[in-house]
Amino acid sequence: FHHHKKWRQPVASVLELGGVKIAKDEIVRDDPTNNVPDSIFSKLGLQLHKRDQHPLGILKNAIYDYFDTNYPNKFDKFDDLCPIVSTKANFDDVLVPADHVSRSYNDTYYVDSETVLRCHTSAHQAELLRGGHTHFLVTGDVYRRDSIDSTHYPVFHQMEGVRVFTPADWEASGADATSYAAEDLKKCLEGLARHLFGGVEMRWIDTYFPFTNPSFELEIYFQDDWLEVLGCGVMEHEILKRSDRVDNVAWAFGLGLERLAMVLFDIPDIRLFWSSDERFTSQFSKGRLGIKFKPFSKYPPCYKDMSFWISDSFTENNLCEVVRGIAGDLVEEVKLIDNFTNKKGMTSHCYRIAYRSMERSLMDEEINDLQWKVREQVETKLKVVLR
Ligand code: FA5
Ligand code: MG
Repeated sequence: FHHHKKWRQPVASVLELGGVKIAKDEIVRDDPTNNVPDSIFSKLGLQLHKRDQHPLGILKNAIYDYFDTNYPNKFDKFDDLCPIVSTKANFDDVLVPADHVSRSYNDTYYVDSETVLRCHTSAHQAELLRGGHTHFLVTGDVYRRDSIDSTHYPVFHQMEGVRVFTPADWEASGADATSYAAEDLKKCLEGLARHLFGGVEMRWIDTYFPFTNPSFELEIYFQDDWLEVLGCGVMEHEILKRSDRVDNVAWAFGLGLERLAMVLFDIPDIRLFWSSDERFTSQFSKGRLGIKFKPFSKYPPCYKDMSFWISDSFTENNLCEVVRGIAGDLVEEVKLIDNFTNKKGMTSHCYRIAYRSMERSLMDEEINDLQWKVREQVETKLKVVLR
């Protein structure tokens, strides 16, 4: 994508991130190796997780409480590490293979060819291990090109947790090191879930991550469906070895803070975390976990369908970014509703776009105007043929 300067919204010109001053003009250039749009760029430095009155800040503090109670003075806490990291930190250091999809421009925001907006807080694992930390929590904003619906947003927040064990820990138990760590990890996270939710329906799913083995996901039952709230596992030994810890074993987890906060506070749509509407913000206060969000009003959605013949390079993430670039948080969902290939081998997609404001009723005219712009840009930027 090519983003011309004249479309940029005014943003602070100097950012202070993790103690590092960054001139925004220096990082955003009209450069083919940069695919960070204004809508994302303007979120850098907002650090919702550092606001004690915001649901994400309240949740972060509640998780801190759990670790402080169960492991007094053990876990080092970081919530101010710079989200602009090297591809080495984001991928190589956590053993993400060279051809893994997550490295693609379709999935990750690149600042330049060797620098990304971190796509997970795991980007800090290796560096902190090398720095001698053995128990730590890292909270931060993370960035991903992704689909659009009520539980996905291109900027969200994670908390990473890492705990390193020494041989004395597992030898006393009689279990092998890996089983010992896996057991301890699940106990720790189940305890955290109880601390946050009391009773809640949850289940463990076996999964795969390049940096853990075995690997698990925890899902919680929410709004009539299973919602994935975290990934975790026993750290690949290679990561420890490279940090001079051959004799150790460790576990690691990455929590999706929005997902947990949605369950905790009954927040129905992930866009609300970015709302400055007082009817949202005033419902939360520092240290209060028991609050259930009362929707102030559900305004009617408006659906627009759009069909086109795709090109070879078409991806849903690119479509979603075009739509978000135009409609911002007025877009609630982008969903593929029809897909067929004709005899000539041409493939047609039909997408349904749901427009809905969290804050007000939208006028027909406003939506038509948005949809018209979407159609125009989808055609020019994505090289598809509208039907
Ligand atoms: C990871 O990001 C791993 N780094 C987690 C991890 C850490 C595993 C350490 C093992 C050890 P994943 O891509 O599944 O995994 O994301 C973790 C969580 O982030 C998900 O479970 C989900 O809760 C949340 N999440 C992922 N994508 C989005 C999104 N677009 N919007 C909101 N939350 C998201
Ligand atoms: Mg996942």
